[in-house]
Amino acid sequence: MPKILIIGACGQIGTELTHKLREKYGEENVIASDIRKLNNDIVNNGLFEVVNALDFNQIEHIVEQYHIEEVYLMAALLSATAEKNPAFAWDLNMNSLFHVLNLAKAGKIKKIFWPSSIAVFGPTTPKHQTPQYTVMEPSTVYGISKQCGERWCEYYNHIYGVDVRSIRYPGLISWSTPPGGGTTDYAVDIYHKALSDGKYECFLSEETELPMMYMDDAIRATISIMEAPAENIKIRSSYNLAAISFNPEQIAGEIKKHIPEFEITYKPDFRQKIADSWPASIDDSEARKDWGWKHDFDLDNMTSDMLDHLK
Ligand code: AKB
Repeated sequence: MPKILIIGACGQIGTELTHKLREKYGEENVIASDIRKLNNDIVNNGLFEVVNALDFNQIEHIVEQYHIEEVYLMAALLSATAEKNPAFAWDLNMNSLFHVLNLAKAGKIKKIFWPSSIAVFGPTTPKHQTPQYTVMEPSTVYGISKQCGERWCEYYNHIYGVDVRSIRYPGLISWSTPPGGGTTDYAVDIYHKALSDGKYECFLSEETELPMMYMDDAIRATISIMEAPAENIKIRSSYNLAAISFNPEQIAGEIKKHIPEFEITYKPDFRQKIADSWPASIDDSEARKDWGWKHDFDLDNMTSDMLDHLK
């Protein structure tokens, strides 16, 4: 069993990833960490350490103390929050990555998972079925940091042999953990508001189509790229990953099948411009070919599952 450290374990992805890794590899092999100690089951039901992702010495200390072999670096500022605090977003998103890449380069850890995003694409990228290799001119701080991160991951792999693996997450939808400052967050909020208020005011326009994925699929993809034989991971920047694409009108239509009185209104804000710069759908055939990726959830079964859990 590998010894695993998750940095940013209390965030939207980190929480569910920690649960799944503890279930799979045993509580004694998975060390969760985050910037603060919250009173939640990630902290209370397993090994937990306070770690600032910007502090190299702290990460190195925990890696040595627990003989860590694999690091999942999930700490980051997402697109909407990053636009409000560009300098800090750049600092956190880039330097935390350098810290773990340098620990691997020094031979202190064996494998890294680092999340990239559809935000690496920009307004000049082909919008539909966006290919793995294409024009990438991101227009957000978050997207710029993820694109640079991808270049560094590939560089550390090619030049220093670091085993770093990455996927470009689409918008992620989960019933158990709230999203943290992204442009795709509406697709989670809408379910909560449909049940609590019967209506939702959306911050994106009705026709804004974006690539999305249910969290169960995202966690499965994350663990499966990490478990794949190294020779199957042919792309060391980051893999396109896709499941479903829909716009606010389509998700509202799906919710209405369960809650007929549900109403949606639209009031686009600054996040509209971010969404407009991103792809509407993604071609992920490289991930499917190289390490067998296949999604399970579409809009229909995701909506039923979300509403069943949230009720
Ligand atoms: C965001 O909206 O910022 C994230 C992402 C697509 O990476 N969910």
